[in-house]
Amino acid sequence: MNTAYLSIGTNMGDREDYLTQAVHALRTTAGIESVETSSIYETAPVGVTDQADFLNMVVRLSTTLTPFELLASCQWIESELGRVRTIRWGPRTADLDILLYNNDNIESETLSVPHPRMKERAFVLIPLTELAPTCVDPITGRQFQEELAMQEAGVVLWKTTEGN
Ligand code: X6L
Ligand code: MG
Ligand code: MG
Repeated sequence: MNTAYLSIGTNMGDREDYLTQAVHALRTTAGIESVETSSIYETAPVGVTDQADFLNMVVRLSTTLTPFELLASCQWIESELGRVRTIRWGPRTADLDILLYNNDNIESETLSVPHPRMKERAFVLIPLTELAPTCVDPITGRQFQEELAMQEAGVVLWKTTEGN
């Protein structure tokens, strides 16, 4: 069995209902079980700032699906929830992103895991660290909690001196 973390975001219509529907859809997907949820956070839009505030959450799930099967399931759920891709980074009914899949590092055309920009996004890190306080970035070996603390302090790791 594999463990994955997903980020879910929405800023259109009945946002709470979209989150509820997305979690329900995950729970009823074959090959996905024990979906655990963070709290729901209201977050200022990032990227395109001239749009409605988001609701964001993170879920942890156990799955027999491969990362690419999980991606296909996420995209299926997004389309079931009426997602229409028009403006890049624009308003959406439901966005399901794979953050982590075990400690795997996947770099492909269609999927990057860990999610390449998750550490820059408080709307991901805050619900993630609530759900998994000791969760570690498989690339850097640092806890996401530390990444968040550095971000909030305006302090960014510039260079390690490991091995010096
Ligand atoms: C410069 C250029 C700085 C681009 C930031 C950041 C782009 C985040 C896209 C960026 C940049 C994103 C959500 C969101 C989006 C969400 C909140 C994205 C993709 N999704 N804002 N913006 N929650 N609060 O789920 O994350 S668009
Ligand atoms: Mg996203
Ligand atoms: Mg997405």
